[in-house]
Order: sequence, then C-alpha cells, then structure tokens
Amino acid sequence: MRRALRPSPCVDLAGAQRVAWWPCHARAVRVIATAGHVDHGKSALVRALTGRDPDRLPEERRRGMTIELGFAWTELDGVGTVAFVDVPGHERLVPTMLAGAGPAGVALLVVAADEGWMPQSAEHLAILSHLGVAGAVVALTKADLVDADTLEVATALVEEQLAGTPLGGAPLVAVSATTGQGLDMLRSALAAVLTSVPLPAEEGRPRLWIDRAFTIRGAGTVVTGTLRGGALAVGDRLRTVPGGAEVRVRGLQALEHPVERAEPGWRVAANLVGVDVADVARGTAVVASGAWRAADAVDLWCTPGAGDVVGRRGAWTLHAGTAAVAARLLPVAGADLRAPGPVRAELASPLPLAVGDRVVLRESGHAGTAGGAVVLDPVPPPRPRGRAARVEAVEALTALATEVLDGSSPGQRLAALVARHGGLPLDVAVPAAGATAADVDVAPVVRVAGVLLPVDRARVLQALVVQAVVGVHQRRPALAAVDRADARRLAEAAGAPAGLAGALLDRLVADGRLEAVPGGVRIPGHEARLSVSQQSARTELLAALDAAGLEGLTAVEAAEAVAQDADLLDALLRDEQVLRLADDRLLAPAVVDRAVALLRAHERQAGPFTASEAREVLGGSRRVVIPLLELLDARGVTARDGDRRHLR
Ligand SMILES: Nc1nc2c(ncn2[C@@H]2O[C@H](COP(=O)(O)OP(=O)(O)OP(=O)(O)O)[C@@H](O)[C@H]2O)c(=O)[nH]1
Ligand SMILES: [Mg+2]
Repeated sequence: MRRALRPSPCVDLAGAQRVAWWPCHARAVRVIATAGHVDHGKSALVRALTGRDPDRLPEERRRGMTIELGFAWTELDGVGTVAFVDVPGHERLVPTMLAGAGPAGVALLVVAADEGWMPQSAEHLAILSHLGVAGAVVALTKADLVDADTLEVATALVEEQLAGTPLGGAPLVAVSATTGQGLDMLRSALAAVLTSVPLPAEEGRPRLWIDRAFTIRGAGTVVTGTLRGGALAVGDRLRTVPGGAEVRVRGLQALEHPVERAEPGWRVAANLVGVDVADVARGTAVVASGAWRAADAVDLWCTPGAGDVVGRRGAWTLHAGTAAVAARLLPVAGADLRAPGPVRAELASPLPLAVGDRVVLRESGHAGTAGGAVVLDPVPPPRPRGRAARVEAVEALTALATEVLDGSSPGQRLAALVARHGGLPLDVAVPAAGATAADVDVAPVVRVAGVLLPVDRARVLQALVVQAVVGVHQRRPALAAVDRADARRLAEAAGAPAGLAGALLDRLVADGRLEAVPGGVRIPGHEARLSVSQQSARTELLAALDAAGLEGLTAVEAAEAVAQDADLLDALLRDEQVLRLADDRLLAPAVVDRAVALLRAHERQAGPFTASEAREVLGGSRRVVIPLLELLDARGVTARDGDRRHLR
C-alpha cells in the first residue's frame, strides 16, 4: 500500500507501466557525452550501442535531428553501466552541447566517413579540449556508405585534425550504425578508455549541475544531472546556485531504482523539497552548503582558440557545467588576448565555481567558440587600477596559473589562492579553492584565528612582530613587558591584516616565541633593567623624594625630576621603589617606613590612634597625612577599627 504511494513512477518492477517523463537513467558509474557535427550519426550510434533512442521529443523524431540532450545507457563488459549523454550537433545548439559535455568527462567524438571533418567537428573538439576531457574515443561513422579507399583517406584526415590536440592519441574506430560494423570494436575501445580514466573522485563537496528539471505529481520538483565532487544521500540538505534556496533531497534515483545514496560520476534524478521547478532550470546547480561559494566574478586563465580574440568588446557567454551566463570580460593586462593570459569575468548571474574549474567562452553573433579558460580565483580582489597594479595582478595570476594548470592537489590550490590574497578567511578560501577542511592541515598555510595566511607571510610577520618586541625591550629597557595593545599595534605596523594582530600574538605565545606576563608580552625570560642614565635619574629622584619627606612630590614634579621618562617612573612604581598616594603624590618608601616606625612607637604607649593623633605624631597637615593612612590601610600595614587604627 505504502509502496504504491511512493513518488517513483518509473519503478515498476512488474513492468506494467513506465512513465515516460521520469528520467530513469541507469545508475551509471560512468558517463560518456557524444560530440560531433550535425547529422554525422551520434544519436544513431548511441541507439545502436544501447538499443534506446536518445531522441525522445516528437520534434526530434520528425526532423531527424537532436534538439535536446538525450540519455541512454547500456552495460559494457568490464566496466558496468555506462550512460550516454547525446548532444545536438547543430551549430545553433552548441550551448546545449556544452551543457552535456560539461560534467561528463569522457567523450565519444563522431565523424561521418562520407562527409569528413566539418565545422562542428572542429568546434566540439575545441570544446572538449577546453573542458579538459579525461578520455575519448573517435568513431568514424557511416562506414557502410564509403569504400575502403575513401575510408582510409577519411581516417587519415581525421587523424590529422586530432594531432596535437588532447584527442591526438584517442582510439579511432570505423563503424556503421546501420550494419553494425565495428560496434564490438567500439565497445572495447570505450571500455578500455573508461578503465584507464580514474573514477570521479569523492571530494566531499557534491555539485550537481542540473540538466533537466520537471515536476511529478505527488513528488514535486525533480532534477537530473551528472553528479560530481561528492556523494549525495537521501535527506541531504543542499543549496541552489543561483537562488540560494535551501533544499532537501527527498528521493534519489539511479539505475531505474530508488537509491539511498548516489556516488560521484552517476547520473542521478533527485526529488528536491524546498524549491519550485521554475527555480532549478538547466544551469542551476545544487551544491553542499558551505562546500561551495557563489561567485559573481572570477579571474580566469584564458586560452583563446587559434585566430580568436578575447577582450572587452562583444557580448560574451561563459559556460560552466550546464550553465551559460552572460559575462563581461576584462583582460587583466588591459589589451585584448590573442594568446593565453588572465581575464576577469564579471558574471550576470552567480555560479558555484572553484579554482581549477574549466569553462568555455563564446561570443554571441560570432560563429565558433572563442576560447576556454580555467578558474584561477573565484573570490578576486577589486580590479587593479593603473599600470603598475595591472602588471602586479598579471604576475600574481600567472604565478597562480602555474600552480593550478599543473594539476595541483587541493592543498596546493588552497595555498596558491591564499598566497595571491596574502591571507583569506578560512570559510572563504576552502570552498573557493575547491578544498576541504582536511586539506587545510596539509596545505602550506598557517591558520591564525579564522584566517589562513601563506606560510612565508606568516613566518615573516611573526619574525617582524618578535623583532618589534625585541626593539621595545632595547629602547625601553625599564619595561618588563610590552603592553598587548602596543604589541597589536606593532604587529599591524609590521603588516598583519587588521584584526589578526591579536591572534598572531596568541600564536607566537603558543609557539613559545613570546611569553605572556601580567603586563603584556615579552621575549621569554626578558628582565627589565635600567640604563645608566636611568639609574642616575633614579638616584636623583629618590634623593628628592627623601628630602621632600611626607610632603612627597607631585606627579608633575616627579616627571620633571626624571626628565619625563615615563618608563622609568612606571618601572620604579612597579618595583615599589616609589609609592603613589591616592592624590597622585609620590613618596619614597623610606619616608613611609619612618612614619610607620613613629606610629608604632606611639601605639606601643597609647594604643590605637585616630587620624588627628597620627597628624600630631607625624607632624603633617591633614592633606598630607590622610592619604598616607589610606595607603597604609590599602597595603595592610594598618587596620581600622571605627575611627581608630592599629598597626598589624
Ligand atoms: N548509412 C548510414 N546512415 C547513418 C549511420 N548513422 C546515422 N545514419 C543516418 O544519418 C542521419 C543522421 O543521424 P543522426 O544519428 O540523427 O545524426 P546526429 O549526429 O545525431 O545528428 P544531430 O543530433 O542532429 O547532430 C540519419 O538519417 C541516420 O539514419 C550509419 O552508420 N550508416
Ligand atoms: Mg542526434
């Protein structure tokens, strides 16, 4: 009973009824996208390989051409289930081709033997190259329509086109979808390539670029796509980009069956709660919150196609995953790009992008694909203004590109991104770099509070702060410690990012390079000492205080006596070589000791004394004696009992 109510209309194990609009893709451990010129036989080949027609729209069947992405799947010996994403070849439908090729990773490039290499053969090849296709097989179709000599020539011509491209070494198989010629060889070639290409990795940061979205009565919104970056499980909470809607995965399907969990690389259909179908059209992504950031602007390393120019002029579209968004392109160096270089792309709609993601750039109104690019920085700083700043930005991005294009690890990408910024909040840097919390521990970065600093910079900053503290110890030897607020200012003056100075000090204390003491921080073991001139100033002050007796010196007089050396006064007060009364007058301890001796002698004879008796004994005015008695009380020398005091 309950089972019948489940919103999984395609799961009909009894085989009674299949609901056509449910995207019942096989649970594909592997996904292959087709590519190739219009009418060259991509869909026919997929049908021949899988027994399923990827062209399911009536219009597609009527016109005999693919308009939308099609999906079909089969079993391949030694590999398991393989899903094909069949793309259209028409030049007007390249954006749809991009949506299919984007998340796939492995390609089946189809060239008709009778027609040979055509414009979209070239454009699709360029796109696969820009996207960094992991593996590919080339099928020379319609082999039944040509004789052996023509086939040989066609093969040679295609090989010539592929030479020097990422598909240069790809296996090339002559096939016919009509006669079945070569299909077994094609299957083995596909199996071999899939076996050699590593499985999409579980990186703990799932991103599902949506290629279809629809509603199912009783279930609500369903989206499909090729899952990358991490697994998804029923109950997972995700976020849409753009839109930022919080969604929950109510159900997952793969292999025509509901599954509790889908692995990276699978084709999945996810039933989402919390979002309207209109808000998850193709090009939207659902991502693990926190693991991805929505980027409004990205710095890219752009490689223009041969003869193409990438620059400010023109209406550009940036393709990433299944998304296509309008973008303003601003070459960082200023001049248009004809060779690889850095470009800032300002996006009309945010995309979940991370360092290393590959994107494609197309200019509307111009035939062909203008270039490919790799994301260098999805959290770019404000655009450089002025020549010097531009040169610096180009240098920084070139350095970043060297790291990123070298197939670096997430930890290295994280460090390179942090280095470009000189420091980044952890919760920004980790998703932007396409890293995870675990990568932070192995990356050459130093975590100070919630901020990551490049190791080198942290080392330099720490050395500068320690050096500054040493400098204070030398300049102001009377100080036992550097006040924390002063130390923070020193750290900031040394270049510590605002708000980080305190954490930097804590880190230095934790590392044992500074010592925290009541007065602030110091170099471990540092002792205050007076300079020679301070020592003589002290002698003079103490003599003056001694001569002043109970009257003492005012703070102003004392400062004059030591030539305004506040450190010296602080040090003398700290070490109780000088005592301060509540009214700010200073007394020599010897003067206080003499007064205590007089009071003690008096008390021995007359017992506890009043303030006026103390005045008589000490021979001072009320103004002078009352603060002295208060000082004695505070220091525990005397204790009050009503209006009388006794010595303890
Ligand atoms: N003789 C012969 N005809 C083929 C073969 N493969 C495809 N065709 C025919 O070529 C035409 C185009 O085939 P499709 O599979 O629709 O081509 P496509 O590459 O999917 O075209 P688009 O999706 O529009 O880019 C159809 O009429 C097919 O029947 C083949 O191996 N031999
Ligand atoms: Mg087709």
